Amino acid sequence: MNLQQRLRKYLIMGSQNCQRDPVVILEEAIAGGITAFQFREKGPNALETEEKLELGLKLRQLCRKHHVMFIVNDDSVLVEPLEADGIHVGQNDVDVEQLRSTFPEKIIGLSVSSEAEVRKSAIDVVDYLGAGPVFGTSTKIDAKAPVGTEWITKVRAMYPNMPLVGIGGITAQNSRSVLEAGADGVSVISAVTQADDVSRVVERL
Ligand code: TZP
Ligand code: MG
Repeated sequence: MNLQQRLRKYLIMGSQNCQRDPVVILEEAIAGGITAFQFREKGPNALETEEKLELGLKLRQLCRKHHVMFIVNDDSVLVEPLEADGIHVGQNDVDVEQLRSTFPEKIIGLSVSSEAEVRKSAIDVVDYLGAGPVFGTSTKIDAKAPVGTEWITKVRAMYPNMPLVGIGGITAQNSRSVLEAGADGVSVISAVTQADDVSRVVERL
C-alpha cells in the first residue's frame, strides 16, 4: 500500500474521545477496516506523561499487529518510544522543517485550513496534508470555521500528487463527498469513537 491508500480510512483518537476503553474501540475499528491510526491524546481530560505513554504503547502494539499505520499527534517526544510511523502537526505546533531534520525518515502530516496557512508552510517537506475542518465539529474546542469540500478541491488543485485527507465533522453519510472533492481519504474522530457499532461505521466510511 502506498501512502495515499494507507490514508483512506484514518481514525484519530485519544482517551478523551472515548466513553469506552480506547483499546477496545481501536480493536473494533481495525476489524472494520481502518488503514491508519493517529494517537491524539489532547485537550480536556487527556492523559499526560506516563499514562499517555502507557496507553500509546497499547494502541501502538495493536496497530503493529494488524499492519495499521501509526501516527502520533504533535508530541515529538513520543515518536521514538512509540516507534511511530510518523507525526501529525498543526499550524501552531512544532515547525515542519525542524521536524523533518529531527525525523528524516518519518511520515510527517500537516493540517492546513486556508491559503494563507499553505503559503506560510514548508509543504515540500511534508508527506501528506490534512485539510479542514471540512464540516462543523465539536470535537476540537479551538477548531477553525468549517471550510467545506471546496477547500479539499482547492488543495487538490494546488498539489495534484500530494497525499490528502479531509478532517472535521466527517461521517459515514458525508464521507463520499470528501473523496469526490479530491481527498485520498477521510480522517474521523467522533463518528467512529462515539458510534454504537464502531466496525460498521468504519465499513461504511
Ligand atoms: N482538526 C480539525 S477538526 C478536528 C481536528 C483534530 C476534529 C475532528 O473531529 P470529528 O469528531 O471527526 O469532527
Ligand atoms: Mg495544534
